[in-house]
Amino acid sequence: MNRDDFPILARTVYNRPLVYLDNAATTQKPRCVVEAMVDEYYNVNANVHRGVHFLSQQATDLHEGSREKVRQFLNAEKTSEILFTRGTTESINLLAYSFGEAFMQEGDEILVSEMEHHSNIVPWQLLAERKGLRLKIIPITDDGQLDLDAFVRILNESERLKLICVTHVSNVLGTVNPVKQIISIAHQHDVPVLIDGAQSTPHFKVDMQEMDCDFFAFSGHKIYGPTGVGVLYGKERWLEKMPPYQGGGEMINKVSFEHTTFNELPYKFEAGTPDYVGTHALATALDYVTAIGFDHIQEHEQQLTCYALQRLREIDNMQIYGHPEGKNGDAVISFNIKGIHHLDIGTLLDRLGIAVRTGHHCAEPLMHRLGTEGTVRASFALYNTKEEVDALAEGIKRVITMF
Ligand code: 7TS
Repeated sequence: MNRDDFPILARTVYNRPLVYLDNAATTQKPRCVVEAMVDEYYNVNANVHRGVHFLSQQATDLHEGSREKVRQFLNAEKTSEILFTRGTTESINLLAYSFGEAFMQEGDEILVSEMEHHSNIVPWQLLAERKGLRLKIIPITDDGQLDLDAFVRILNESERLKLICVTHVSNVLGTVNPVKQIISIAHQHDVPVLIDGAQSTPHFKVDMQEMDCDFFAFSGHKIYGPTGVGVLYGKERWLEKMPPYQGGGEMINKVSFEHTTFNELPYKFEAGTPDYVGTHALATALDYVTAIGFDHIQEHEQQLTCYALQRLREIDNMQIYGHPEGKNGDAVISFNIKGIHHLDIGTLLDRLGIAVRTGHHCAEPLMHRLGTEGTVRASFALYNTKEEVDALAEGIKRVITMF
């Protein structure tokens, strides 16, 4: 890894070197990803799947080659199980609509956790309202872990549970959930599981066949890829029985005013012109992280996270959420300083060139559980350095002296 791969990291803000610690919101893009997009628009651009002409075939090969790369990245069994979407949010909305249509009846239940991002809560609430379903909640413990005893209790009590939707990694706490265990328990009760992989895919290797989840969603832009493209993985045996989410070109087999038949997987779920430039750029980003290697990425980010925790814990009145001793939290740290509003901390850090996120992080129910309106959040990527962690710690100390 070379920081020079990411031109934006060399820029200054307010005449200070940029310290970018908002990677859980979106990562910066390496040159190869941007160049893949520019190159495709300059040299290949044509609509996919439809043309007999050279450019269309070349664009189609890049697009479908990217699907194969995503399959390999996820170690999914088949490319027909890889649906391209706009991102995690659209992936979950697609699932909520289509799985809901196929498999849910009034009175059925959906289980989500207390640490979900709004995009793994609200689509289920909308579905619940549409179909008269009940949303059940897996609580978290005081140290920010999923309460697995409560999870098992809910499973034992619920007779009409149809789907479990859990994040792999919390975008607020950095908690890495024991998804394999959750999925295995759920399957003993014949309940399928969706894993929200938005915050796991950038940091460690995920494996669909090993994990055995039924559905998995992630966003390209959080893993060094472009905005506007993401993935929904689904086991073929579910996807085959699910109806299309949107109608239009590409997703049909035959159309007449009397009757329309649908295309095979995955195209049944991909109405309209896909973001074929984005999918190619996403595959380029996946190649980039794969070449660096997740062993290396994980080791580096774990070291940074441990070092950051150590530096932040030295600061007076520091309250760090989650990250109990002995648990490996991911590269996300949320905190507050007693007596100072999180927004003030973020605004003053920004003036020092340090980009952190403040607020509820689209996880208001979790904020409620933590007893706060918001937090400051620093989140790391493969290009962050110890010096940047030092800049954060020193920056916070400086902010405190201003109050
Ligand atoms: N799920 C999780 C766990 C997330 O962290 C996010 C985005 C999403 C879903 C939605 O992803 P999208 O790409 O469809 O928007 N999280 C954040 C964040 O923490 N700050 O900004 C976006």
